[in-house]
Amino acid sequence: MMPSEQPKEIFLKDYLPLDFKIDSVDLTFELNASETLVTNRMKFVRQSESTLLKLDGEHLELLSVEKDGKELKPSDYQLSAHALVLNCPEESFELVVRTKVDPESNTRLEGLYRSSGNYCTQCEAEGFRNITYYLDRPDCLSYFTTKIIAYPHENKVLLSNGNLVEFGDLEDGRHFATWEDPHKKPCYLFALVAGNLEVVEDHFETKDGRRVDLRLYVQAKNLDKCDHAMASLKKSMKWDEDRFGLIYDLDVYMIVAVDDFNMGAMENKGLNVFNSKFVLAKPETATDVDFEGIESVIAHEYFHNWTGNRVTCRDWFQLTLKEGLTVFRDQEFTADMLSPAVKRIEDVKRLRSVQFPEDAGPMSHPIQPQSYIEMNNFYTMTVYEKGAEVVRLYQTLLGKDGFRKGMVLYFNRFDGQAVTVEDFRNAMADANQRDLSQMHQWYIQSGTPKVTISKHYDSESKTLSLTFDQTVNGKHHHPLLIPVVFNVLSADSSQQGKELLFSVDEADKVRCYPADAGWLFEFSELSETLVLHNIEQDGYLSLFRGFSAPVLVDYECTKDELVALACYDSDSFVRWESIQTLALENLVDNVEVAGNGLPMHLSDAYVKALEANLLDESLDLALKSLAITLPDESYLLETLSNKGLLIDTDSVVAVYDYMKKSIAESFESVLRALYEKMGQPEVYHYGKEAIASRMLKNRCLNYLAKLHEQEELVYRQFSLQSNMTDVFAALDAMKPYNTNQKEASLADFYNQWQTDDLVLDKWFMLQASDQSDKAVEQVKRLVEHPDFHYTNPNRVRSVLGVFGRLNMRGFHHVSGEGYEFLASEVLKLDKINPQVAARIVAPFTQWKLYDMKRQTMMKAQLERLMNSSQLSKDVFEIVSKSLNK
Ligand code: B3K
Ligand code: ZN
Repeated sequence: MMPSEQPKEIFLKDYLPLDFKIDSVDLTFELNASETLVTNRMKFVRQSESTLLKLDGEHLELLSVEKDGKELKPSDYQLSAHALVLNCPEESFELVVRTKVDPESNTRLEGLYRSSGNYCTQCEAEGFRNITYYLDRPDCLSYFTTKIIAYPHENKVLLSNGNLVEFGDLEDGRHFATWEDPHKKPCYLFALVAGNLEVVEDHFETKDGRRVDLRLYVQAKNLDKCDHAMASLKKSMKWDEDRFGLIYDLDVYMIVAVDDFNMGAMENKGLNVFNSKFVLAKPETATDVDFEGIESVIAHEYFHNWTGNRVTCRDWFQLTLKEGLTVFRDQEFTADMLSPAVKRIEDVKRLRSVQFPEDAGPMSHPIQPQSYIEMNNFYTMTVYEKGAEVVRLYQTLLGKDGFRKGMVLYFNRFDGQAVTVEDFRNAMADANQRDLSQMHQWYIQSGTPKVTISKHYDSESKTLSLTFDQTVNGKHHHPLLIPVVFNVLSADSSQQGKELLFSVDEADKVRCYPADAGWLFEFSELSETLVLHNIEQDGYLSLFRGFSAPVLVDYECTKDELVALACYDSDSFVRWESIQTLALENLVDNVEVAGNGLPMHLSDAYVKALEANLLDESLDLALKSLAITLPDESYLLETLSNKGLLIDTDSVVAVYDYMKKSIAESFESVLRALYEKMGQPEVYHYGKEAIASRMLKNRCLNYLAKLHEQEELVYRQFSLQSNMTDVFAALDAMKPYNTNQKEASLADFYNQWQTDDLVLDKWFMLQASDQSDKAVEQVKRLVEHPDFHYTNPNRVRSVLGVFGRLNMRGFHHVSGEGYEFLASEVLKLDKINPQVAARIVAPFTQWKLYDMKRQTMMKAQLERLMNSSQLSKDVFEIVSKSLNK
């Protein structure tokens, strides 16, 4: 059944400008755990003929409304569960609205709530309406002043956006602080934090010589875990100045770490609120992946200060304007800090494993969605990661300098405004005097485009003709502008990897020209043929170098061609891609034979490529590690489904077991030698080489762990306790074991870390992803554990999120128990935190990928959810779309 009232769908086409603007807003908070009083003084100016003012508000108790100093009677306004509506014929007027909210019982973690006894807020997308009545939309920009009043013994720290302008004590024993934000902003960027937090301080000198105070607020017990976050912030500030000329614009930048947070972090102006997972780290407690995550999320939120805050979105349909662009910026930052090649491959892996399936499923939407029921459901991989790929297309087409020129014009034109994706595109186009109107299609087309390529070599004329065709979901649509970066390599074994010379016709030079990583072909029609002239042989095609566009590629090439590219291509992406394709072909073959009960095999071509990459001494260690890693399970599922095959998860699990074990057996001595060579560094160091070496070492360990005679190695690495990266890798490698020593290791780990929530999440995660025959029983035990709390999103994601996404054997158990369990958990969670529940339900959206037996059971659980009473609109939207209702 539906939520208590029919949820409303909001459409982009219905956008209307504001009838009223709010010039300034003056907020006073009198903090109290269950009864916080909010006084909101707003100065309005009417901007249209319409006199009806509709202020958004939810979960509020209205105490009073005053207009121009006069208290209004209930008959002067209309009040509903979502709005306060008043007639305002005046040109300009002041409203004072008083409301009461209950932070303590706010488990939705939206608006004002408490986490570990501290007050904090989350307003994006529409959380501000849970604090007070307001025009809660991103194009309503105003100047904010915030006064916070509270008892000092429990709220030593009182923070809000901007600069601290006044503070002091009140006669009643409370104290106060007043903050003034000199920049106009939409209310989704509002923040308030109060509590007994400790601060770590540092500063940054901007390139125009100003001092910015940097402050990190954490709980006292976490003071020793802040160095990396602070260093990341300083690196981000410097990078944005160097790369884009963007300088920070306030005197203070504050970050607060909270334990209960619905997502990663939030870019509130001058006062970021972070999930503590993306702030706190020290080598004993955090893995390399955690350290990298912190560096990139700190950068991401910092970069939002310009892309998002100074120039914001006109409406939520423009979300990718700030998110796609800011993800692109953080990707470029990480590439510069660590390794561009490794970062690119990791991003492509994520895009394919998570975004491609999303775009092929029932929640598929363009990067600019056309409608939504619950906006929070549209903070998706599509809007973020595909959005970032689309921004990258501009840079690929215009070059780094051209892209930067476009950014400069974008800020010159739109600083302080709320704009659209078209405004961004026009800035890019105008700054480079180029017509980019065709790029519009990337914003409105959902689904992953497929490019089919064929080639023909004519030895008489020495021409190589390449034919390109583009479709989405098997159909021709309006053509997308797809940059194809490519090269042609020699097919002679004596000239491995050599790039062949060729030329293009004069007329073709506008659509095909030399670029950084080879040639760039601007593929802009549904079907096109490109002829390369004066080319000596029918070479090997190195296509979509650097993953130059977010597409699926269909190009029939021989195993020899793939092996050669996997061993010699100078483009690290294509080299990795080719070995992945060999692995994928091998996996697909095995899934087919496993389903028929026939013996599996490790293909000769894949073995050859693996061997060459394992033995190549000149290959970067992280790239070597990526080369020998099998494609993610979800990418295999995606591939099987594109071939029209329904998935029997038991075969998939069996195939991965077989492949890992066979690789370990075939390369045991090489893997062991590499493992030893990577050594055990004495002191943990965060840096490109050190990370790469741990990554390769632990990849080798993971394979070796499959061999009984190497088990000791795993236990030894665990017992060394050198750093969390290695400890976690050892525990992860032990997962398939059924030994007392594994149980003892997990118990030791728990005892050592039971008071550290972030480490404890890892302990939960390891067990929730353990694909044993008892996987469902195990996860049921985990939610009963005294340290499991439904109110803490990190814990919920560590158990329920991991189980649904990563435990194929448990979630897809043929008894259906896994489905039944997760659906029941979603129902429980939906009452507590709908945003998190809507994320946990996501694995069910993929039901059509699986075999009929599983499809039927998954669908039955979706129906069960749909029929349950009082579903939140968050979960309702996902479930109803999955059932196509
Ligand atoms: N802008 C926030 C995300 C808000 C999510 C609201 N459900 C974090 C980020 O993308 O930087
Ligand atoms: Zn963001």
